[in-house]
Amino acid sequence: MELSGNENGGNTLKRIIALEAVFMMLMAALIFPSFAAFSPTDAQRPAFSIGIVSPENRTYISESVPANLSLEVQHSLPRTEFLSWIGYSIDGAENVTVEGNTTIPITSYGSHSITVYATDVNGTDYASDTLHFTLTIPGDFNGNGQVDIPDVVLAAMAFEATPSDPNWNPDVDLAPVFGRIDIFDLATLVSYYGNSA
Ligand SMILES: [Ca+2]
Repeated sequence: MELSGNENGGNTLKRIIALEAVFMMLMAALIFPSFAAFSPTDAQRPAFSIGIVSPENRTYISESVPANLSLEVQHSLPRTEFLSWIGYSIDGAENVTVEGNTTIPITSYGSHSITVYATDVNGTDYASDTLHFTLTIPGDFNGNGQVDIPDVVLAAMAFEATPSDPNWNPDVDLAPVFGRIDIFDLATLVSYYGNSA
């Protein structure tokens, strides 16, 4: 009798310990999320991304160099609270610091690359994908550095087009009246024929 009584007493003690354990787990579950909200771990922080909106991966036309292209950078978290520095590098040259969207001087015709970099307030460095673009002269519609036969073909394909047409090509709209590819654009192209960047 006493032995079974002791066993009953032991079972009761186990139940109390188990209830206390459940109580402690409930308390931890109630308390922990409020602490977690105040000190997020790295895994809980949103991922940061940085990219280039402008320039785009295409051919730009300029009558002369240096040519100023607009630089527009997009990043996923606010600069003022998160980033301590933003800069860019053209063709792998030394980084240039920027304070928001600006224009960048492109000093030579041909193919170029640009990468944007950022450093956050904790000193972590980020880089955008590298973007490629071409700078060339008016009349060089295919960006090969010369006003030649392929450019005349591209102009012919856009002949009589206006901006709403599928064959519209703004690069071919070389001469007034702007907004329509006409004989004056082709005459201007002929005057450029043979030029090289
Ligand atoms: Ca060409």
